[in-house]
Amino acid sequence: MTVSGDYAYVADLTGLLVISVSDPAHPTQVGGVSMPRNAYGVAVSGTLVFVADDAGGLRVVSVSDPANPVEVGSCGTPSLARGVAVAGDHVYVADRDSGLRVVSVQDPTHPVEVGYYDTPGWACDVAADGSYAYVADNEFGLRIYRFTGMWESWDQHALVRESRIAVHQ
Ligand SMILES: [Ca+2]
Repeated sequence: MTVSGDYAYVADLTGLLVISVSDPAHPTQVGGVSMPRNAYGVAVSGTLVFVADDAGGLRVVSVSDPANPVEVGSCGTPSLARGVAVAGDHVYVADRDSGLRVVSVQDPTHPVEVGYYDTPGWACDVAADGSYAYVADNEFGLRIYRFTGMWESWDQHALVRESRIAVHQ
């Protein structure tokens, strides 16, 4: 779940719910859109909402009309998308067994994976700040990665470096 402006965006397994919180005492659902699989995580940037949809991968939803959210693009992931975060044109997906996936949403209608790092455990959730991604990696704790950009050959996967690791003992 995430909040932006007057709206809360909730991933409730069946899909994405748009809830007006302009009156915090009376939250009201104003819109929603079902997702193909199980909506686990959600992130928002402007009028775009990104949904981690389990075996459905990453889904991109336009909420320019909050009453009528519309899926405008999607991108498959190798495992199960469980968490999502956005920073600029990059969306970070916590994709369980397959780790951290980096997806460019420069064209939101054609999201494309531009990098990944297979974490040692199961990536369950992710937060992002600029080029840094903070991954909750199950029993391997919090792991911090830095997206270092694309390789020269654009069709190859970009480098994602593990810059700092914090693991509980
Ligand atoms: Ca892994």
